[in-house]
Amino acid sequence: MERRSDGIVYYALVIALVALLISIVAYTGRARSAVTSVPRIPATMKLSMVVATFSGQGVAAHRWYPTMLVVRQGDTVDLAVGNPDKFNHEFAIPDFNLRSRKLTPGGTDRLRFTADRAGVYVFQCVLPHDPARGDCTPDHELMRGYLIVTE
Ligand SMILES: [Cu+2]
Repeated sequence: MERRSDGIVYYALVIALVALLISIVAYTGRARSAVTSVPRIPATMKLSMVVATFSGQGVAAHRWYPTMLVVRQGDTVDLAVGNPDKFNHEFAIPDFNLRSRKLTPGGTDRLRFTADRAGVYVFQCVLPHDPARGDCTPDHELMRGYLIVTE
């Protein structure tokens, strides 16, 4: 009786060790294939950017939406920019020498570029507030966000 239960324990131990060995071999193989994997093929990221107005407490805040774009280095960015606001705005990413046309209410533009450098880059409205011309809004300086290019 005693010897028989010892045998079961022994076989359970052997099975556990075999399972552990299989796991180690499988994991090692997986790690090796990750190291030798081919470089990622750059993607074309179709994204959109709009002027958004958030209002409440008698105040309206104008922002580029989304406030953050994340792409990987080498990707091509195909960015549609739209202005559903009732004032003019102009979108720019100065570090990439990108600038939309002046976006009148309902206006759109399309910017296409390659995110060839990793880093954090500001995008902003470059049309200073000028009520006489219907350009931007008093919170012009806050119309900014960040393009994040990861390695
Ligand atoms: Cu603006």
